[in-house]
Parts: sequence; structure tokens; C-alpha cells
Amino acid sequence: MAKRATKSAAKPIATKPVYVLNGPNLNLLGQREPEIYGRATLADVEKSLAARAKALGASVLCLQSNHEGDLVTWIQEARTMAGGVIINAGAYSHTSIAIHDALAMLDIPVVEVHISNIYKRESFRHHSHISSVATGLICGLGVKGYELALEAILADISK
Ligand code: CA2
Repeated sequence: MAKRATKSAAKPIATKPVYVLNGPNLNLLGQREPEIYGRATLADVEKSLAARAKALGASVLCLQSNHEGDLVTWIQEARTMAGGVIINAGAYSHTSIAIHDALAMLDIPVVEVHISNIYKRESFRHHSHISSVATGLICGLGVKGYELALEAILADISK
């Protein structure tokens, strides 16, 4: 029998938004060091993530702060409000036990993202306090990593 191609709205796969948390200096994305971080701005990344989420029947809540405590507060909020968390904690990834502890309390998928390949860079970037409490880690794939993280979280939620 011939298959009929129908175009319908994406079936909702997540009722709660995926939190997309960005840490210090990522508000300057696209404005400095394009050879490392590319030319897309954080607003560009957030806009395309929202569109991708919508196409997949989900939504995102994008938040950025230069302050460690804000990130901890949003991670705590995510315990009840989020379907999953994408986090690029920037330099706090390498220093923050508070963010590690907050993430350890989550029972939802968490994907750590780094735009650059932290293992190809200075040795102080080689350790992340987040990786051990994340479901998975994407690094070195540029801002595409955020979209891949979203797809991984939605696949996890809908399995
Ligand atoms: O590669 C990543 O995504 C990082 O998390 C970015 C952090 C860095 O401290 C981590 O080691 C790796 C730094 C973000 C700095 O953001 C900038 C954005 C635009 C221009 C300059 C810096």
C-alpha cells in the first residue's frame, strides 16, 4: 500500500522544558576569540535551540549568568521544573564543587557541553567537576554541541 506523507505538528515528547544553563563569559560568545568559540552569539544559539526543540515537540528555557550562585539556584529549580539540563558552566566547570553538588541532586538527564575541546587546551581545563555527575559530555564540536545535547536528552526522556 502506498504511504501517505502527512505533515503534522511534532508530538509533544516533553512536558517540562529542558534547561539550558550557560556560565561566565558565555554572554560574550561571538564577540571575542572566534577561532576557539566560533562566530555565533549566545542569542543565535538560544534561538536555534528553541526552534529545534519546538520541531521535536519540546521546549527550552535558556539562562546565562556570570555568578556561580545563580547557576546553583537554577539547577536546584530544575529538580522539579525541568525535563533535563544542558549545562556549559564555563570556567566554573573546572572549579565549582557547589555546581557539582547541585547537579548530583538531579534525577533527570544532564548533558555537559563545552564548545571547545577542553582536552586539547591548557591542563587546568582538563578536569571538570561536572562530568562525574552528568549523564554525558559533549565537547569540541562547537555550538552544534548544544543541539546534539538537546537531541540526546529528548531521546533519553522518550525512551
Ligand atoms: O569550551 C567551552 O565551552 C568552555 O566551557 C568555555 C569557557 C572555558 O573557561 C572552558 O574551559 C571551556 C570560557 C568561556 C569564555 O567565553 C568566551 C566567549 C566569547 C569570547 C571569549 C570568551
